[in-house]
Amino acid sequence: MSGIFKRFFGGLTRSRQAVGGRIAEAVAAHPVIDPDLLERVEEILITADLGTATSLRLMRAIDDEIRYNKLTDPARLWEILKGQLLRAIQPAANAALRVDHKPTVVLVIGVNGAGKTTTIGKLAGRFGAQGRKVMLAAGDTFRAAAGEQLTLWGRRLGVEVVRHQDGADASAVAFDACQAALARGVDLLLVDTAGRLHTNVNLMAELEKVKRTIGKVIPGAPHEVMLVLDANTGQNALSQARTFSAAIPVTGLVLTKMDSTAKGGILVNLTTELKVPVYFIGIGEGVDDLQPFDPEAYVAALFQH
Ligand SMILES: Nc1nc2c(ncn2[C@@H]2O[C@H](COP(=O)(O)OP(=O)(O)OP(=O)(O)O)[C@@H](O)[C@H]2O)c(=O)[nH]1
Ligand SMILES: [Mg+2]
Repeated sequence: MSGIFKRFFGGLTRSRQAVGGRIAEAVAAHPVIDPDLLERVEEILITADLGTATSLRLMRAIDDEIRYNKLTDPARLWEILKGQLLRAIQPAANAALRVDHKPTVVLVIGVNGAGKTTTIGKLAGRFGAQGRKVMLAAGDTFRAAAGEQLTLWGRRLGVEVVRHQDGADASAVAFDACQAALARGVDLLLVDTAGRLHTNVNLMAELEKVKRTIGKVIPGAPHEVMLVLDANTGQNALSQARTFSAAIPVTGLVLTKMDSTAKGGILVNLTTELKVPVYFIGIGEGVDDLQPFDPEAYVAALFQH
């Protein structure tokens, strides 16, 4: 496995929870493919949070191979599973975050603790290193320490942060940040938001208002609404994604904490259900611990054994 993926899925590959490891055990116990092995594989896929539709799709592909190509050798299951999974996620994976407006405005949303602010810091580092002029907007005015956290990232990276006092109107922050970004010739404006109470209509109303305000200052913006989800939360990430995307159309996902999750299969479930790409995965807390999503490396890591 390539260097950058050493930490990716670290928890998963080490653990006996690993999809690949569990399938390997099942395969080792069955010299030929029989109904018992198939049942076991299906159970492993479903409990790996891939989603029922994707799990059934993989099982159907195996059934077809048995029926039409007389598949009997369990060792061949790997190539079928990998090939089918790659095909299932490819449509949703074929996209990258593009910075092709001036400024490109990215609204970053997600529940508290998902990793929004950290991801914004990492993105600022990444695009700054590519020579882009980046600006941050401290739109999380709800949590006292949030503005401070973003300011620290800004200082560390030499990036300007637009911030109001705690408790201020998030839309007013967004408004000022958009004007400042236009005035200063910024390439990328990253707007942080509050994450508290994802079930509360107030937060969704606030996010919509922030989005509308951005569009008033910069027509067509925000160009991206990026939903940040903690991979460790498994099925809960899926329900968060449904709640957020019902209120505000999401254009891309970031799955954080992929370095420490046993639930990495949820990425498949999310991207196939929401039909939006995964732009990045978070693999640690440092500025460089953000990787563009690589479907092939992901599938290889998931089925590693
Ligand atoms: N291991 C690991 N930790 C991460 C990753 N991304 C974020 N974290 C940590 O997760 C915690 C929460 O991250 P924040 O960026 O503050 O989350 P947030 O979504 O901004 O949360 P609120 O501001 O409360 O809404 C912090 O301790 C981060 O360092 C990641 O990819 N891997
Ligand atoms: Mg935050």
